[in-house]
Amino acid sequence: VSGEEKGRTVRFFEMMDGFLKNDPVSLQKDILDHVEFTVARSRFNIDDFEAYQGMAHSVRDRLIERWHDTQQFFKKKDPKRLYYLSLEFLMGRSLSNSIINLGVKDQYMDALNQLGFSFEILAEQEGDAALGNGGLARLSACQMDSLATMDFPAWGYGLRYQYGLFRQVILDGFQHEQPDYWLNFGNPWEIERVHVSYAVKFYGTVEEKHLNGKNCKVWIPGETVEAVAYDNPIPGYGTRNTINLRLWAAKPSGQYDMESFGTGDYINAIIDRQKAETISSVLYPDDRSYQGKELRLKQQYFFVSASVQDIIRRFKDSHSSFDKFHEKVALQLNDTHPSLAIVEVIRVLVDEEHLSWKEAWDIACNIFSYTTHTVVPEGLEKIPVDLLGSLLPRHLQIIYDINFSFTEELKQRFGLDYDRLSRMSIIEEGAVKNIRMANLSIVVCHNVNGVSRAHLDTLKSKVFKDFYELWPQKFHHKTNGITQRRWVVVSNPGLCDLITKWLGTDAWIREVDLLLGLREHVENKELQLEWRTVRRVNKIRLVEFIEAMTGMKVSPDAMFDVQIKRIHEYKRQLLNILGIIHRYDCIKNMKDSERKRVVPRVCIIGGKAAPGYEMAKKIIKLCHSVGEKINSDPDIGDLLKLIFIPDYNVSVAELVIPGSDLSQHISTAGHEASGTGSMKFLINGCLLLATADGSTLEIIDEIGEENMFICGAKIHEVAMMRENGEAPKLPLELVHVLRMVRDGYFGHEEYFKPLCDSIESAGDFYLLGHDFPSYLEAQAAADKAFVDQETWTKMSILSTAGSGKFSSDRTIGDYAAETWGIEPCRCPF
Ligand code: 73E
Repeated sequence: VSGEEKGRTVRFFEMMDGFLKNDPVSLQKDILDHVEFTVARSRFNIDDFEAYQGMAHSVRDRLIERWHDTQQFFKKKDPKRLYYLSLEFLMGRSLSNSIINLGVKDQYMDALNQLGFSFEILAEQEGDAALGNGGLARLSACQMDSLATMDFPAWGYGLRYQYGLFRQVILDGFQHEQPDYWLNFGNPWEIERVHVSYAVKFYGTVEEKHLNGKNCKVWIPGETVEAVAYDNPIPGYGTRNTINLRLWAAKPSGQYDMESFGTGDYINAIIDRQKAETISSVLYPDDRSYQGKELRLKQQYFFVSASVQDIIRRFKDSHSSFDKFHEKVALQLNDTHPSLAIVEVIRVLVDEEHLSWKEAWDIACNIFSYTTHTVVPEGLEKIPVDLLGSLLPRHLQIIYDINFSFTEELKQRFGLDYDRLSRMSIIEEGAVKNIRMANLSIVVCHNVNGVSRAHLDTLKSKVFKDFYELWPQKFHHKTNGITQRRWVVVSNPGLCDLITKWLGTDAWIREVDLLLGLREHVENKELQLEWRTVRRVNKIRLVEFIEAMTGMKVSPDAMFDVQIKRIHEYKRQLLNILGIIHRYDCIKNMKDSERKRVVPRVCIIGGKAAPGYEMAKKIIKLCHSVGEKINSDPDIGDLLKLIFIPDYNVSVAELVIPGSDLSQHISTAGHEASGTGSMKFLINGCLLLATADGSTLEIIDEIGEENMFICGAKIHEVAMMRENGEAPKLPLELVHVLRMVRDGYFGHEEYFKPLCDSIESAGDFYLLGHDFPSYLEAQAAADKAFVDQETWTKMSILSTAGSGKFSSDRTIGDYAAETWGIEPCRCPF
């Protein structure tokens, strides 16, 4: 671009700025216009929900304006772009986040006040966008926020499920799942692009044809479905850049099956066509278990095929050959769920763009990188060969071709080591043949990332040991992070203002390392007092929420001890509950004089169990049964309460985290690849009680073990205990607590038996027995620290101060520089 042209670009964008005005009067007019003409309600009679809709649409306009400017600018500059492919995005609500990132929160507050509305009440009207399960899905959402804020030319791609993660309803202490039909009342945050649509093919056969003097493979599909784009603008903070999250919805294809329409079976032909929509209808609610279901494979290919077509179309808009493709495009796979993209890129380049196999292969190897979130080989995704061969016959051929060259390479390198060959092959032989999606990804991707330092060690020494020996240079880690915009600025405005006041700047919202500056004020009594006050206000908000959700009144003077995350045996909510029973039993046996010294606790547990995960569902029921007993025991009063928060989701987390004193991250060491919940608590000044697992090890490095409560076996100790296969001897306190459960102290003894058996007679795989004593010690240490509120407050301030490393800005910066090779591309104001 010449200097003169550059100048023109800038002037062009200067002219575009300011189309929509952000003063309170203009905002009011826009809100009311939308109520009247978009929502079609009278502007003289508006309820809170309609006001929310009017406001959301006015914010949407501002997002679209910046989205346009950003996309125009990217197009003009043609930088290398990152495409982030994920089957899950857990975005939560958008209203608050958007106005904060757009920098118009104060103006909107004024505008609404004058109209007689409260922003807080309007914000509560919005439901969560829950297009994902847990950590992996929230990670993609945090990373999108960082990509936008850091001005990277990036796009996200995913699926627009009509049903998000199920709603959890608790009846008599048991979890029931209800559909989350989240689009019921419309979704102002998306823009339907009826003109951006692609045909996605399934089934059929592959024929060999001779075209232009070459032998070609031609895939004759058996079914075609249309993918329609829905764009979700993602605004950056402190920048005009607004990037895109493009989600695909399945629609019946425009190509009619003339035969069935001709034979008079009109109704059935239409019903058949309509079935296409099921592809994007529902999110699979399991994390970490693969069932080889056809619909799941269809979802994966559907979203991958549409995205690859879109990416190639955009590239071809401004390039006449594929020579520069790898200089302009980076594709990131969020786990193996989108890994068919690798095969699809090769297929399109060879079969449709007529590149040679070598050219297509080189491109694929240059553009793809893969992040794994798995810690055990059994957790890796497999697809039955028969299933893939029937749904995607051409792709199966390509996978076999890749595997052939790869196994040849292996033979060259290691000789005829058949054990090694069968372990590393992309095809798993056996009664059912499977495709190992991780092996495919490692073979092609130039970079394989783990999600914490400890996770990388596990990848090297266990999960991908063979591959690490072959290609050590491919393996890296980028420790996960969370965005301080959503997890402090949006959800904890009190703490946000306090941090800004003491740092003397709000620059930490973009440069999170500045939080370190809090360390120099940690002894300051005034800061300590203000810190406690802010935290107290958040606790009172949480008290009100708990009362609204459960009818229980709890005291804000108690220590709020929280464990919120998916329910999994390895995350050990059971250890927490057994610890609570132990505490209850101790208090029951205390003399009055001893009771005076007990630190009152409100234990809060929240999380969903996958619908088919029986043990996890039993843990939820146990939590309720124990809670019922303790909470209604007049002997206990405010000394101990156990609350289960139903339907845990992003919005609930935003409310609970700022009001917690202590949070638990107590996975059996070696089982949590990273963990990101801990980072949200940390930055909010909540102390952690944790095992030395995943990212916790790095948190210890940053804030020091003396500011946390660490317990349990270390990763190498767990490995040793399992190798030795020692029959674990259970500590007496635990045996006693289990006896209470078995004897029906909390009722339902038959139903809870498998929980007790898992520890006492089934080998205690997750080592609750081993870790119980040190867990109780850590809990006792937390009690002791809480009594001294000054010490506790200092630990809390130091937690926030040392949390900078765990911002997704750092993660994304590292990916950009070390994996994707992309540079910021900032749209001028
Ligand atoms: O440790 C977490 C990690 O913090 C890990 O368990 C989780 O990913 C988080 C983000 O890196 C995760 N999710 C899944 N696998 N690991 C998963 C697997 C299949 C479907 C959905 C999610």
